[in-house]
Amino acid sequence: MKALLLIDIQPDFLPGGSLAVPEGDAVLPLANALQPHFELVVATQDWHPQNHKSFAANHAGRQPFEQIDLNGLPQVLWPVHCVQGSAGAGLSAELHSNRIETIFRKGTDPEIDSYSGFYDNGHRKATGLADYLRGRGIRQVYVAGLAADYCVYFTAKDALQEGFETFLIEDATRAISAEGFEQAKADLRQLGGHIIQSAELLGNQ
Ligand code: VGL
Ligand code: ZN
Repeated sequence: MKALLLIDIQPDFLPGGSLAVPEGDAVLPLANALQPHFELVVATQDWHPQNHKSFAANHAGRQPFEQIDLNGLPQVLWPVHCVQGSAGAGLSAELHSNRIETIFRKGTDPEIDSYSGFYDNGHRKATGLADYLRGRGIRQVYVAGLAADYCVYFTAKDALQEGFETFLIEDATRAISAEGFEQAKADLRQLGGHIIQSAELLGNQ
């Protein structure tokens, strides 16, 4: 059984959003076309309180994209994004949602960031996604969405560590940094992950 994990397809990561990923909207048609090819479709949602410490605005004198130490972990400081209940934090209205069985929200603890859909960045708390997938009989996990070099990458990495056969659907993701994504792909391959294109699932359409 295979699951499609749609990562953080939210207006704040799409063009016009506060943390817009370049060409982020390119993932939408593929995320929609891929869904019928899976037994299970799950989405994640970045869902921060206003006082989240990943926001540069919550650190006096700091600017977005600077790096700090946050409770012992390296932390990139981001523009304010995906604030719980805000329009930018919803799932994109263009994302087909009928087949999304469950949405896992992450990044709710103001003291720690959470890129992966499985764990916070310190691997201190699980979201329950791994047990949920196992409970559904899932052995293969396919990851798409935003951003390729952050939440998609860390979700794929944790999926591998949790023992799932893991596929990153390259054309169904977009990165904040191209170099960061090259590193991420090399790392995933090293760990036994597969980098594939959506055509391998969709066939010649
Ligand atoms: C993400 C940065 C901060 C992501 C979330 O979804 O990749 N990136 N929060
Ligand atoms: Zn975030």
